[in-house]
This record gives sequence, C-alpha cells and structure tokens, in this order.
Amino acid sequence: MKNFTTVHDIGPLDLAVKEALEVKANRFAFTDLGRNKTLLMIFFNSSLRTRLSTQKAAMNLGMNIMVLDVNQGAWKLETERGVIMDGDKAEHLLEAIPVMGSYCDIIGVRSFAGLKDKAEDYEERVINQFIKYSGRPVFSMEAATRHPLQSFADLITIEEYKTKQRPKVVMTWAPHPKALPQAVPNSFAEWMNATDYDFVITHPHGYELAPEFVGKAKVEYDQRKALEGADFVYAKNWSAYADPNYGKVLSTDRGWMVDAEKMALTDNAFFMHCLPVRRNMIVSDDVIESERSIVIPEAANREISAQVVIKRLLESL
Ligand code: AN0
Ligand code: CP
Repeated sequence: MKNFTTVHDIGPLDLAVKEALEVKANRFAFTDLGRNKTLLMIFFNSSLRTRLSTQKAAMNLGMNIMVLDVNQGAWKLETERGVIMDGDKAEHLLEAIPVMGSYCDIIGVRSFAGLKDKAEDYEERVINQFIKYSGRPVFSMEAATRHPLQSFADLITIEEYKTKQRPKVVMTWAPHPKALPQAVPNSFAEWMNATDYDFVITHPHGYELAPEFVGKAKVEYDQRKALEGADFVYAKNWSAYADPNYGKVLSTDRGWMVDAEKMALTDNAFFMHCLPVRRNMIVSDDVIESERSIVIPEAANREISAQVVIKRLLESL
C-alpha cells in the first residue's frame, strides 16, 4: 500500500479484517518491521483517540514517533500558492512538506474540512499536497472528506459484534451545536457500501451527503422507521453538504437525539459513535452507558486499524 486515504487503498475488506484480528491477537509480532523507521504525525486539528491510538500502533511496530501540532509552536502555514505572504503566515506548505518528509519515513496527516469552500474541501487539497510533495507514504488521520482509520475500526467492531451474517446498520444524523465536517459519515458510508450489510442512512431534509458517498445506501428521512429492526445504530452529526448551505448547521432539533425510546425500535441494537460525543445532544446518558453501547471497544479498535495500515505502509517501503 503506497498511501491510505480511502477504502479503495486497502484492498479486499475480508482480508483487511482478517489481518486486523490477527494483529489484535498478537500486536507485538512485528516489532522488527518498524525498527529505525520514523513516523511523523502532523495535526492541523485537535485529537485524543487518533493521536494516542496511532502512536501506540506505531510503537507496537517498533517505530520511532514524532508528533507536530501545527497550530502550537510551528510557524503558521500558508496553503495557497500565489499569495503575497505579507500577513501572519511565516512559512508556505510547499517548503514545509518536503522538509517534514526529509525527517521521516511515513507521514500521518489530520486536516479537517474548512467548511467554507466546498470545492477546496472536496479536492482534498491539503492531504494531496502531502502526497505530492513529501516523497513519503501518507495516511489520513481524518482529512477533509474522509476518516478511513475510523471507518476501518468501525468495520472491525461490527464484524466482532455482529450475530447475523448480514446485519442492518443504520447511520443516523443527530444534533450538535457547532458545524462539523462530513468526513466521518462520508467515510463510514463508503466503507459500509463496500460490505454486503443492509445499510441505511437517516437524516433531516437538507442534510443529504454527496451522492458518491451515499452510493447504494438506502436513505430514509423518517428516523423511527429507519431504526426499525436495526442491529447497529451509528450516530453522528454533520453539517450540510448541499448548496447553498454547505458547512452550515440547519437544525439542532433534539428530537433526533438517540435515546432509549429510539433504541427500543431496534432489534436490541448496539450503539456506536466515533467519539468525541456530546451527551444529551447526540445520545442520552442512559444509552451511551448501556450494555449495548460499544463506543469504548470501537475506540480501542483504532489502535488495530492504525496498526494494519502502518504495517502495510512499512511493508511497501
Ligand atoms: C470531528 C468531526 O466530526 O469530524 C472529529 C471526529 C472524529 N468532531 C469534532 O470536531 C467534535
Ligand atoms: N474518533 C476520533 O478520531 O477521535 P479524535 O478526534 O479524538 O482523534
């Protein structure tokens, strides 16, 4: 694997999940693979899980790790070419990227959507510049349109917990006070569409995702109807994608929160969320604390998805 930014980079999902379960059963089997190799993790945005799980995965593989929080202590970076740099940005990404590449063997990048310019976000300008100019394999730690390490961990978790060959997985929009990217729902949809699960997306009108991510998923605007018979409920907020409201919060309707009454419509479903989650906005306390909530094992699987991805990148160095 040369880079990892989408489901398409990982090959057949059954093999990826098999490798993940092997790694999980014996996470220190490949400590020689990363010896004297350096991972550089670059964060343009905050993180708890991605930061820790990816670092742990790289340590399991015997790597050295450097972490750069671009907005804390590094020079402010200009990302547009052609700009007269007379403002507060002291360095251009076009120098910073190859310099960073010169100090490491593999680069992980977190760079969220700006939610101002749809074309710029959906072109994945930042991570694509890392791929083009760093000279190193690059993996996404959540880019503008996708969060594939999260979706891979979600898939591993569903495979571990499912009791039916073809479970019903429902991704539901839920309210949040601030505008969030579409990366997590886009990516989850992309990975679910690559399985044979019964996959349903439910959201209020106006929150339609990009058609290339919705794919063959069923879209049901009635949340209660969508949840009927679900085996997994995957809650997530996202801001609007459709013009002219790109990046906007259209609704904070708490009627869309996942609570016990909603979960009662399902087939005793497991509750999932990528975290961080705002309690009593997205999900009620009792649901996230219930024994059907698998948010903690889901987060724990981030170490495993990252380890498979970094292992494969190391193997093709
Ligand atoms: C981010 C998002 O929704 O994309 C990161 C989730 C992993 N969430 C927040 O900013 C709250
Ligand atoms: N789920 C996830 O990526 O969490 P962080 O934003 O804390 O890394």
